[in-house]
Amino acid sequence: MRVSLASLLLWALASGCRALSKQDHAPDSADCGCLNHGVCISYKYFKIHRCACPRDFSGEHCEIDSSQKCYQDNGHSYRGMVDQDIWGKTCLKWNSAVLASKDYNAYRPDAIQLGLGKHNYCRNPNNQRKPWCYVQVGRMQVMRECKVPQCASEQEEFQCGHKSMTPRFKIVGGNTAPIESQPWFAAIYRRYRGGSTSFVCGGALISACWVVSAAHCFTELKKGESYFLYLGQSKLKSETHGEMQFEIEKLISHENFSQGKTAYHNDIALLKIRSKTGKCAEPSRTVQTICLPPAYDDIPFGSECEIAGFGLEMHNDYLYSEYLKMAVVKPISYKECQQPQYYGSEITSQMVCAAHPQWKSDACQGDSGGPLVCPTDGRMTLVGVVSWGIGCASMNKPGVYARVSHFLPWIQAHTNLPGPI
Ligand code: 4AZ
Repeated sequence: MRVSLASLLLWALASGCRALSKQDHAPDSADCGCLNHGVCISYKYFKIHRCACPRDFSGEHCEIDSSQKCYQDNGHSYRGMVDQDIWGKTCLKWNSAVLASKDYNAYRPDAIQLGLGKHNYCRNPNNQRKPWCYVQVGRMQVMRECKVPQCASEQEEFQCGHKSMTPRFKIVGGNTAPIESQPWFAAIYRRYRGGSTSFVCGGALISACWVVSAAHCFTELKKGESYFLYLGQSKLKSETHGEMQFEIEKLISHENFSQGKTAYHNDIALLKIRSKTGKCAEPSRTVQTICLPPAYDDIPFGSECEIAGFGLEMHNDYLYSEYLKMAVVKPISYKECQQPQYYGSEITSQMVCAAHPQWKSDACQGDSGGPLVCPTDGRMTLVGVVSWGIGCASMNKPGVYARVSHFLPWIQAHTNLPGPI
């Protein structure tokens, strides 16, 4: 614990005050509840105490530590000063009257221990995935994950949403992408009874043991067949197979998955993966997890997002792309996507549409199950799973994706991953 010269001076001054105040019982730090070597100063004639805080510390109890620029583990002990959610929205103060009826606020008896006070800094009092805060959304106060980076000492762990390489290559209309730029991408295959294999769909690694894909990819398996997948693969028919191969230990398709007239509904699936040696995925230059969005969060309409896959390069092609490709698309609002010339009422709140502004790039057949990822707070977040669309890169026919934020409680219930918040 760092204690500066200035704080020692303060301490000496405070001790001096104590001697002069001629109190029977001089207050010590416990009387004020000062933390982090804060010193309790008493003003005898006003009968008040306050904490004199060492450098870098502030707050009524010296509980705020301005030197904490990142969080460790899940950030339960984070006491830094970030006060924005991942989209940059300002947090509400924990002592705000509108939070009085919430589970976590500055009025709790254990508020000091949890880091909650007369401030709006992000905290993780309930052991969520990372520090969070309440933000005002319309008339509601909702929990949102915050813009706090994780400390670098945990580099050997997965750092969700971080690429080891960021090409700005500008599927249909996209460009080849080294796997380092999409290290969460999973290539899913079907193994037939005779031992031959074929590519099925894309997927996205959300934790060491779990991949998210589309439910419609997994409806055709026959007796004696199985699925398997590769992580870290840039080439569809890789001969070296230096990449990590995994068997599917568990396949969970959404219980309410269905096919409408043109649309798929609840088109999401979870694959629990296990290597031949019984292990889950490990982080490397070519293998990384993608961050999950907060539950029911807004989509950053208009932001530059990315799709990746081995799908068709032209709508009328018949061969999948040899190399992984990626393209930039922008999420489109529901209002726009529900217009009759787009998809009308086929679009539900469980879906999100995305397209190139000039209809030049899009997901296509074979890209299904792959990730639509958007930048938030310097990392990439899984916003959608490639699901359906009419044609590929056709005017007024955006790609349609399963809206991951709406399936977060479902993902959490089946994987026991931390969150949702
Ligand atoms: C498909 O068949 C497919 N243009 C996926 C996405 C789109 C079209 C088709 C969107 O897998």
